[in-house]
Amino acid sequence: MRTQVGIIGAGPAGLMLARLLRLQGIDSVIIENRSEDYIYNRIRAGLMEHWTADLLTEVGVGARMAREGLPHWGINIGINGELHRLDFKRLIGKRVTIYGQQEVVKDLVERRRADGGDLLFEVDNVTVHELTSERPKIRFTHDGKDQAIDCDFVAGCDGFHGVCRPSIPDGVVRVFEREYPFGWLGILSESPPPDHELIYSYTDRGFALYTMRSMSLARLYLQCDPDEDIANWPDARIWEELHKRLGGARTLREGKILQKGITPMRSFVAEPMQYGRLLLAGDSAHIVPPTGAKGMNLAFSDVLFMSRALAAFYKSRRSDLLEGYSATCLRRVWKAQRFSWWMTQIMHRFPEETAFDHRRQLAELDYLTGSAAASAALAEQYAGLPLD
Ligand code: RFL
Ligand code: PHB
Repeated sequence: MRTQVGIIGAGPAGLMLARLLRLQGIDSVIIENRSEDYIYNRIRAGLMEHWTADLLTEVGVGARMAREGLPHWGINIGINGELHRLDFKRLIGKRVTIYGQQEVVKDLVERRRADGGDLLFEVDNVTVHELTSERPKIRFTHDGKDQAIDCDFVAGCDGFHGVCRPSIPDGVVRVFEREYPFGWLGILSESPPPDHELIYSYTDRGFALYTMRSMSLARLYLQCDPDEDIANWPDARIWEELHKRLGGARTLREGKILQKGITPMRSFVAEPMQYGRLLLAGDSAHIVPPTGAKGMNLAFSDVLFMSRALAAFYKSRRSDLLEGYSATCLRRVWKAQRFSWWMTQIMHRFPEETAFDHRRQLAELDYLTGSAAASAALAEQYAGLPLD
């Protein structure tokens, strides 16, 4: 096979990149190691920044989101049961949109099919070669046969556990990371919302988050130990703890639990995000703890920058944007890292915290919810910083 850009991974980054390139007349092939069914059922992100929802509409994949997505003009911060609403409309004039990542993925796959672009599922043994030449290659097996893609560029959109980042020779990439001493236990429940907007709830028992996928499907998270075994959390224990951490100011209605799982919390950045003709995007290059809801949004901003750089290369043989790709992305990535770390450290209880830390944290929450300037700073970053 021959293409201009070989894309590894059909997550939000890979699929959006293919669409952005198509709009610039640039050809691509996407390969994905999981099945189509698997990627439609992987429950992950649910919150899009203001510009992200606009981007979906601009590139022609926003029709279902316009019908089924939930625009939110604020969030609630709970402090030991007392709720404070941050009014985004008044503070910054921007919204966020609740629309599940797997729904975005479905819409992008449908668009890819309508575009007639190549998209191969269930590929195996993916390797990348000759990355510092002008003709890098991707090798893989599909339907039991060896295959190769000759391309001009390889887009590494294969997530945190993918093959692209580890293919960069030792010594080229520097990693910055932080692990947190807790994880999130998440459930999806057939139950109506306790509020029409999200509730980030700090309590002395630990953090809890109420979010949603629709007005009849709740998504709830509880801070738990990082190595907690889900077997220790029968449904009744999960509800009991959720009532204690979220039930103070609103009535939390129980429902059938459709899915449950535990996610570790990590901050991670690999620099630079490029090596020769391999360009990394999204979770393959960086991970944020989910508290700031930034992961999918960063995957989209990376590929937007990448598509602009590739369009400048193909249309006017300009390579400056390509050379600056990593630096352009990292400026935004680090601000999102800082915000995600900050949201994480104000909202969670830390096992090693001192009494001083605890009082300082309560004062920070009091300041955040009581000061228009502090509330606006949160809102501005939460709804998404400007792209350029
Ligand atoms: P993805 O989605 O992991 O996609 C990578 C794709 O590459 C495939 N792949 C390969 N394909 C071919 N060959 C290989 N060798 C391959 N190895 C892997 C994988 O199967 C997959 O299909 O990465 P991408 O596109 O960079 O997108 C990133 C987002 O998925 C991620 O950042 C978000 O889900 C993070 N996240 C959230 N982000 C938000 O913006 N808002 C949120 O509200 C939010 N909530 C969350 C989250 C992540 C969570 N978990 C489970 C980590 C909540 C949770 C609980
Ligand atoms: C979600 O809807 O799953 C979600 C929303 C906000 C977050 C994290 C997850 O901070």
